[in-house]
Amino acid sequence: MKTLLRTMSLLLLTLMVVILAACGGTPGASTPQQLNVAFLPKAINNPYFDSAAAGGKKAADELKGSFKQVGPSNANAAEQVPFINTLTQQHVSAIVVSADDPNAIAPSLKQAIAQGIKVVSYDSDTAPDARQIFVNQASAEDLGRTEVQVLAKQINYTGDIAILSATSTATNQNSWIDFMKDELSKPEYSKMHLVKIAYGNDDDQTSYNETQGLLQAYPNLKGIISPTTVGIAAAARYLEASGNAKKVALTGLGTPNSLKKYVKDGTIQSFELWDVSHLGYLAYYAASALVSGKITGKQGDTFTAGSLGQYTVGENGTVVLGPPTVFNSTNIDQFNF
Ligand code: RAM
Repeated sequence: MKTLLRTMSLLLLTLMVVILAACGGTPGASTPQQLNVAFLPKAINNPYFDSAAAGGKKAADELKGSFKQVGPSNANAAEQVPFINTLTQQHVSAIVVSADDPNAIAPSLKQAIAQGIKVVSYDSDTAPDARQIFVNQASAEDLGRTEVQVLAKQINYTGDIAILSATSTATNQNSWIDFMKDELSKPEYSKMHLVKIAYGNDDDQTSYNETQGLLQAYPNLKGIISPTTVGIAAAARYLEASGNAKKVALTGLGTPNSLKKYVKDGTIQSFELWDVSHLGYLAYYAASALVSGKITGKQGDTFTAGSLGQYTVGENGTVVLGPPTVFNSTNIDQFNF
């Protein structure tokens, strides 16, 4: 009887080993993980995020990882949530996300983290406890203040101004706008009045219509700041079509390719942006460093981001890409994105 029992348990053990081997390993054992990173932008079909994806793809090739980009066609946090849930079910190694709303997507990102998935936000941050690292394009304070300074010079520090933003819940937009308001509260801007913040939702037609609405409601409007690549291009098009180019100053954040025409004809004197492909490249490298366990995202962690060199994680898990570039008629032809 004893021998029979021993033989049966031996058989059972052998069977378990065979089944586990077929499933790909012993549970809990550390097998080298395939680097499998998914980018989830605010919305797809936005050339800005396509440039970031090109950078992410380049990093993936260098690191021999895989890259994919998924996302909603409208910049909408509720529509981002099912994508996060699907990526969690697929058990990708990292999700790199630009938040349409810092809090609405936090619960699903936390679920992803609980499953061992690394989360990096880029471009527009989530709630900090729903990601390990935020890859910020530039200092929010610098961006907010310089946008106001640039516009002020063009309108001689006088007149009504408006902001044409993206969505009202976007973390990046709102942090820049807070610094714009703070800058405007300084005495040198006492003759400049922020009359309205309009939201074009990173949608071309909505941004165009909102610009039209601003001009109709405030016929004396002297300037517009549009810190969104979709918004500034639509606003420039409207100013030109309505005969308001050069009468209403326009600045903000845009891509050189979409604004070249308007810089050359004087509708826009200057605007800012960062190298968007570098943003995606850095975000992929940050995700990879988290996945491999090289860093955890705590302040002081350092990692190398390929050809961009070494980066250090700062306060609140933030990594800053670097200062933005200012584009004007003297340099715009040197850029192609
Ligand atoms: C739009 C998006 C993005 C922002 C850029 C400047 O494409 O709103 O979040 O960073 O503009």
